[in-house]
Amino acid sequence: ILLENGLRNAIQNQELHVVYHPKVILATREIFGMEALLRWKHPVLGYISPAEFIPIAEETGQIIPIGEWMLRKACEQAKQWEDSGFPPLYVAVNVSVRQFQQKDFVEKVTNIIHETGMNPNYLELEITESIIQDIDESINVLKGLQELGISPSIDDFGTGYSSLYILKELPIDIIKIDKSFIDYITEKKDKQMVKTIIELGLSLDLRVVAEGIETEEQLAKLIEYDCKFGQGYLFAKPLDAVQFEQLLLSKI
Ligand code: G
Ligand code: G
Ligand code: MN
Ligand code: NA
Repeated sequence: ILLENGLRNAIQNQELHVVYHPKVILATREIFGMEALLRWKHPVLGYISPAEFIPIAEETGQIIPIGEWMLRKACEQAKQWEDSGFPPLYVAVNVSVRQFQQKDFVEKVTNIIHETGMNPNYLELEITESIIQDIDESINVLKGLQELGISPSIDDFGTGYSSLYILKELPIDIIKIDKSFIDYITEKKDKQMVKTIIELGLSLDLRVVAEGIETEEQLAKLIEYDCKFGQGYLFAKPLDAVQFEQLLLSKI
């Protein structure tokens, strides 16, 4: 209840902000984009993890205004970076079930793109496998996003109950291999699964992104298996906009 009430005012009270987790080309470690992540600093409780407050916001419906705020922020920031002369960066934003199921979701996304002026060809929307309840409706929404130029991405790929079915049915452009597979990539079973997911993704012309890369050993394996893209603490932690800019500038 405390968090629920707190969330109600979090936007107005400017307690929410966005951090950016760099995504890199694995072979060169060049930054090509980032995942925007929500952060909430409660005035009394301090930082509360989205893992904790997003489920609450989902239940109460507060995720709708929060998710819109988040998407607008990320698009505004992307536009600002583009205007200041940075090379184009891919921006990924997480979309929750409740947002995705709104009747006017595509329309809302369209409006945000127009209002912010962000190039939709550089926008990725990450959804999880659990988002899919009505498959036909989901296909329509994803097609609508693709028609705008947006790339839909399956987050935490491989952790749902019907990963292959989803891959077969849904129009998506990207899969993100869940961190839990990368954690154990040196073990026999996980190694085979990661190799197979990468091959499958590539054979379907999808971009394959590995999540949660923390060690050089994991990186070497992923490169060996032909995975092109990734993110993880090995390269950087999530950064605020200023830090992210500094990181970009330090590499030019
Ligand atoms: O950033 P962190 O590791 O604390 O994220 C925890 C979880 O919260 C992750 O599953 C992440 O996808 C999710 N998350 C972070 N930001 C957002 C957001 O803006 N919207 C949604 N729906 N989920 C988010
Ligand atoms: O569920 P989702 O994949 O959106 O979760 C994203 C979260 O995973 C982000 O909060 C991000 O900080 C976290 N994450 C990404 N890479 C790593 C990593 O290498 N190690 C750890 N511990 N967390 C990571
Ligand atoms: Mn994500
Ligand atoms: Na993810």
